[in-house]
Amino acid sequence: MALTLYGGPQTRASMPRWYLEEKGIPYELVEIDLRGNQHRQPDYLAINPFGKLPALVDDSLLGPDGQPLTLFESGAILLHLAEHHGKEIKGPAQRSLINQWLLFANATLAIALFVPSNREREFPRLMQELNHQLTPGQPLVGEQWGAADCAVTAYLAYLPIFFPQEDLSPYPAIEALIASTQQRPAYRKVMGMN
Ligand SMILES: N[C@@H](CCC(=O)N[C@@H](CS)C(=O)NCC(=O)O)C(=O)O
Repeated sequence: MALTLYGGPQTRASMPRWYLEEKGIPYELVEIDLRGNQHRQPDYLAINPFGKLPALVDDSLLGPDGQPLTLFESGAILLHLAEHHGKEIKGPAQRSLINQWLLFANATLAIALFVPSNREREFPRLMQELNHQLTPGQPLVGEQWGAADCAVTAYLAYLPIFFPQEDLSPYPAIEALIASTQQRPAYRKVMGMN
């Protein structure tokens, strides 16, 4: 069984890579040079025709073409890893909840943070509710840190990096989560903090 993750530093590939590191799942990382336009070259477009990072090739499963399964979209990759490699999904309700948080992270939280017009409108409301939903030290779904935590926390942990002026003191659970995440060895490795 081999997993190959196509990624690069400071891209959304950090999310599935962090998951793989946390769970101790073996993988090979292939770095794609965005500045050198490597993601637009035929070799990479054969893996992700949209030319975006991340992508994952999992040779333990076959795709419809009979070749090793190839996936794009960080959320789909995380769900796949949780389901087939992370041993974290115990039943259909848990799977649906993990999917809910992955979609929330990528389709709602990311936009509220990084699209300026949405940020003004959405950010405080989402942060307030997230602060309420998060219990320090407890996973979002199930009994152990997992894909839902990975996706939601990866965005929250970008806050001090991209918006250092943002006062997070009204959101103590989020502040605590960011601080504890910055101490996790797997996160530090993936973010190049060691
Ligand atoms: N929704 C996608 C977004 C992928 C994406 O936009 N990746 C960026 C890097 S973070 C990328 O590949 N940008 C290069 C490009 O769009 O040309 C995901 O979550 O995987």
